[in-house]
Amino acid sequence: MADGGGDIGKTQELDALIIGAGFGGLYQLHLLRDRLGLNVQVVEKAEGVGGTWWWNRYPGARCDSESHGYAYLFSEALHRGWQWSERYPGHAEIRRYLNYVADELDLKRDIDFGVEVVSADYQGRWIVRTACGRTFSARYLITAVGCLSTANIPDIPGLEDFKGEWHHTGAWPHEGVDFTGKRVGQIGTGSTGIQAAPVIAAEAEHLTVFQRTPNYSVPARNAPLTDEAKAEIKESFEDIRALTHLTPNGHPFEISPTRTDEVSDAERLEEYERRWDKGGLRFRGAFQNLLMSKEANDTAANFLKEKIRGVVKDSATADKLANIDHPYGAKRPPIDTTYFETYNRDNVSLVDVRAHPIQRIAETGIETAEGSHDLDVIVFATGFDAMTGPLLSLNLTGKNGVSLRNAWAAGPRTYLGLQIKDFPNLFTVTGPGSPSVLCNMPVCIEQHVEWIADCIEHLEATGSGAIEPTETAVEEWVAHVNDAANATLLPTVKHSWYLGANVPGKPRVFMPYAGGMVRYRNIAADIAKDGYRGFEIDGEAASGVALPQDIVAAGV
Ligand code: NA7
Repeated sequence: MADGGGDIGKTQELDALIIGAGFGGLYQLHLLRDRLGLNVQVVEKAEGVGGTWWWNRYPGARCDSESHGYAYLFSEALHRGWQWSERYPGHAEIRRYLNYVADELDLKRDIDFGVEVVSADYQGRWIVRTACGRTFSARYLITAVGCLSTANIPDIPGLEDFKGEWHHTGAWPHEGVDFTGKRVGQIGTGSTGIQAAPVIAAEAEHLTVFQRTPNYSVPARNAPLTDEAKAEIKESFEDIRALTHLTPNGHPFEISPTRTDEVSDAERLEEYERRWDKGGLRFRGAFQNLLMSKEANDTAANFLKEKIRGVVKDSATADKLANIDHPYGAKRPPIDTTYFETYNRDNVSLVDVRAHPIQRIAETGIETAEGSHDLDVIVFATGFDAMTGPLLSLNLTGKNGVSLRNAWAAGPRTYLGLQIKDFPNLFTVTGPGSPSVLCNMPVCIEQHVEWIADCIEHLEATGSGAIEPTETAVEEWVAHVNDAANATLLPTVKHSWYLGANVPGKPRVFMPYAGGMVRYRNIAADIAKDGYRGFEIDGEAASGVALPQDIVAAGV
């Protein structure tokens, strides 16, 4: 591991240390250094900027957000200086974009790459240690470590015996994997597996997909942006920014205000067809109540299941793929490029591991309850220890020696997803309890980073030492996060990574805030405006109830 060029054995004193150089860390550095004039350092485990996109280089890796909205929208100059090439950005283009931003804002001189944090202890200041033996002491610690950055490799017996090669999609070799002439087994049919399978199938001798939970998918309809579209995007900075601030999920498209029961069956089908043809996540904006009512959701679910049957020629395979028992959108809804069509290829087969679970991995391949599958390569598209995993891996210790792992033994507890009680001056960009993964990430990240910068500016201006939330505020926020989730169909899916269910032993708590980005932004702004209600600054609690009840009462 590189040491990032710093002094081993000497403690580096800082105003703020930021962990991570993805979308969050880069913008946070810009605001704290260039707006507030603080002495700031970023440490990043990877050897370059990119965050999750540094690691996720698997075949077909591409963002599901449309490119013109998957960008920083705080600066028109950055917007005008960059041109996306396709409707959805691929992983390499996103890294090029983040390098462009880092260079434009001259950020790299304050980022140490190849530096992995191994612990952070609060001792009046944050004392942060790294794997390469460096120590930082900072007044403020900001984690910008992403929500999906800790790979979940299932503990299947025998993996160490496997004679072929295996890779997790979230830690993909930079030189790529040559599938030519290989028999490939892919475990997982989430967003990642659905992107990867068609690309692997086109190269491999044979692809076997091991499916535990069948999944919906809508065609992405990715394509190069036309010159006309590029010109329009260039001129629409204010409109795009305004739209992403208006919609509950931060995407640059609106959710229809119409309910499924306000239109006739024929009109509803017509709308689904229109959205299917348009492609992408816009499908879930077809009707406003799709995630609120099972009956409403069934209309979309049935439409999508029929589409699967219409595409997949082998009826037994179509049955396995369409045998979906969760509501559409209640698990993260994937979008694809020829995913279901891939099962019409002669070199692709599907194994239902819910009916016949994987029992072990042998030297030669994967064994299920039904038989064995000889493989040269295994691809784990098995997701992440989402949201809490990246934070817990930092080994954070707060006041009085309390470890985050103990504090969160029963699940994450935060105020606004931004701060944790007993961990003063620690700020968690897109932490559990914030909208994060239910939204277009850069939009949530910008809001968090700006809120954090404003808060630190307030502390600096008032000569304050430390901020942390009160127990009451945390309790109220956790309750509100639960209420928001329970008003939707989201928590009805028990096998969902939103609930931590994909990682054995992880507490089952609905982690992201489902109340929508617009409501969240208003609540967070209102709390700050009210003198940081629900927080204690140097032991003094701002008065009043933590949550602005008028906003909360507006419904989810
Ligand atoms: P996901 O959405 O967590 O998908 C992981 C897939 O792997 C899913 O189909 C899982 O089935 C499957 N899985 C996980 N463990 C196993 C075991 N032990 N056996 C069989 N199958 C397993 O991760 P992705 O990387 O696809 O997507 C994550 C996010 O990245 C995505 O939502 C976007 O926001 C970007 P399960 O459904 O748990 O039965």
